Amino acid sequence: TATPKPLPAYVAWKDPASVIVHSSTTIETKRAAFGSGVITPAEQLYIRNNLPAPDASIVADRDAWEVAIEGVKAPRKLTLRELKTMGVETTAMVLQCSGNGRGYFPSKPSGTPWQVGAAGCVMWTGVPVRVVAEALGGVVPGAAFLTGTGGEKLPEGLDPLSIIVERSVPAAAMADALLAWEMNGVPISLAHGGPLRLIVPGYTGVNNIKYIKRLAFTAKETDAKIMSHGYRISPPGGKGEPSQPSVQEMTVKSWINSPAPDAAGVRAGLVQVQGVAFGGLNGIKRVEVSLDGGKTWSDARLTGPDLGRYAWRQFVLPARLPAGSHTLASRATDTAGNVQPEQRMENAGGYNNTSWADHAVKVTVA
Ligand code: MSS
Repeated sequence: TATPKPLPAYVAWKDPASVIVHSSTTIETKRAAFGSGVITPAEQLYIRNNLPAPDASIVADRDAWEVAIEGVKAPRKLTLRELKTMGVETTAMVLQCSGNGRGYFPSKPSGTPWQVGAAGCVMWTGVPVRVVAEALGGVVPGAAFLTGTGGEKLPEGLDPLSIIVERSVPAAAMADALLAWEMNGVPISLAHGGPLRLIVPGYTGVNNIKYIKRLAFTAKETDAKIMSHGYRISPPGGKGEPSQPSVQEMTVKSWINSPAPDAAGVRAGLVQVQGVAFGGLNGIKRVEVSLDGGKTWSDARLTGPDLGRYAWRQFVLPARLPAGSHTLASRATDTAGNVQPEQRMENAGGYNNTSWADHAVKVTVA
């Protein structure tokens, strides 16, 4: 087996035993590392950067960081120091890369072959975007989108629109969106978007803009390539086009973390089958677990605190497993009655994989 890649310097503080380093900008949490607490510790949380992370000097004086607020009656720049005086809210949210589960697509789409670990449940603290908009006189008429721009320095000599991390979400998403400065109770690390990050609960990772330098209420979606052609649901073999659906809202999904696939030392007898379930914009109503690859299902019990509809729920099904091989699967239902599908939705980018069959776990019990 290949020697694991070392952690890059900007995330040297992550727990090397908990993560898989795919590249310097793509780091996955190991399935076996997800514990039974609701919140994912920063040391274990995945990393995905479309551009290299900015220089650490941007977190030297956090309160001096500026974000331009546009598309309001009184547009202006606000410092983080000012934002902190305007309001505060804390939201637990599943942060999940759009491509989480891509590794299960047999078509092997280009991009990181994430299994389950490009996701975590984290606490964000910041000022609600709607409070900021109101303080600046309200949103201008006709603004249909909320557009966030990442603060990376762009390489020279290239068309900025071809590389800038700038995404638009429907303006309605501002109801619960935050401009956040803390993650899990501490200032957001550079790696996860400090000093200031746009948090859009229920939307996939890419819509949560790190080191945000501009937040604009706009009539149209941005023309940035990451929006117009990237993160689109394209037919298998096809290319991303602005006419195709954009990867935005997450939908109901769950998976089993314990026992982990091919876990060693699972003994015949009582086993606590545990995992996580979330509904994207909705909370979780029910999780079922199958011990026979999806032929029959039993209701699991939701465990631990309910941190709101954007957080994931932990679940458990105590089961007696005889010696032999077993295929364990989980299937979640959200509060709106949507049931996690058996099959993935095929698409060229390998996005939004919520298939319970793909996420089933094979274990050998001795
Ligand atoms: N932001 C910015 N500014 N930049 C970049 O690159 N990326 C994305 C987000 N945001 C970016 C941003 C992605 S893509 C993701 S997932 C996320 O982020 C991640 O996060 P973390 O913290 O984990 O790293 Mo896929 O859909």
